[in-house]
Amino acid sequence: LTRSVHSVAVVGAPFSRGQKKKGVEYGPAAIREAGLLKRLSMLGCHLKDFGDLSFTNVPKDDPYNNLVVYPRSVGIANQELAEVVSRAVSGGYSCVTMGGDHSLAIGTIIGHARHHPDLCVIWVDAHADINTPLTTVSGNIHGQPLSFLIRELQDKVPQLPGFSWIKPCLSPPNIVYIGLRDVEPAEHFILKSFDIQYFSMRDIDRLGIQKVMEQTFDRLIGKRKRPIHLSFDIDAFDPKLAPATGTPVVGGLTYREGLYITEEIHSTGLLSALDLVEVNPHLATSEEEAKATASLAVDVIASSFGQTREGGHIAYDHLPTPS
Ligand code: Z70
Ligand code: MN
Ligand code: MN
Ligand code: MN
Repeated sequence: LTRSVHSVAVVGAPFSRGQKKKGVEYGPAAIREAGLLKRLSMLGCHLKDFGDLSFTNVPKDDPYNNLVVYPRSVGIANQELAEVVSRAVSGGYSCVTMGGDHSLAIGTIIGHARHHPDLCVIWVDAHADINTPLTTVSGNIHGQPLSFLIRELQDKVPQLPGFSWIKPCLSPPNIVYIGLRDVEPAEHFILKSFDIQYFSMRDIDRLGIQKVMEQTFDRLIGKRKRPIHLSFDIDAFDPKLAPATGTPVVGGLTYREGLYITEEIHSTGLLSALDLVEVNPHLATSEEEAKATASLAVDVIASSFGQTREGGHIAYDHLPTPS
């Protein structure tokens, strides 16, 4: 039996200004209460808990173009988060960031890329989160993070106040989406014209999740091993499984598909950072819904670090002998 030890840093990012609904800032507390640290230590992970960060408050933060909300708050929080993630990854840890809304992937990916510029991204989400500040309809930056990160897109992306520190660090061939089912026309145009690979729910129906993962790894690490950044939006799951989230979309991942994704990612041995975002306990209609969503988030994270459905990976290496 072999069992690799993971050093895992845990960072809470109680951040909500990438969108307008209250409550997603309680995601980290809910995921902690669902037992994240205990589950990771049961897997033999060496843990470093960075706690829940507190971000600089920007009192006067007017919308950009009368539309894009809280740009300065999102900018500075991500700058602070990037610093922490970069420190964790440089220290040899795989970095788990609990959100918080998905705008925080700007900071986690830039922070991760400071130490691992060759990283690739697996983005598991119902949404493509690739609107630019000029294509967004909602004005929410959690629908835009990838637009700030992709080098080839920058001549279409205006600089938001608070975003001058941002250095785009991704290219289209190094990104794969899984789980898409709510993509806006401008986003679809971007995916097609920059040849960004995605597996929509329809693709998962057609290929099955096993082939989806094979093709994902062929694209991202077929030619050269590189660190994986998994950015997992809990709304990728079907709303029956993850009701406590801001933008539920019918027809999502099953529990089994979701965990198959993370088991396969763990098997590569290349997972270097993970975001688990958009758990909003306040949007549950009952305590059970809030608990189920947070517990699912813990399952996703534990599975990413070696918890398997077949058992094992736990410190059990000899049988009791009758005397
Ligand atoms: C939409 C937008 C989004 C998450 C909603 C939705 C984006 N495309 N992302 N919920 N997690 O606002 O741009
Ligand atoms: Mn998202
Ligand atoms: Mn989403
Ligand atoms: Mn392992």
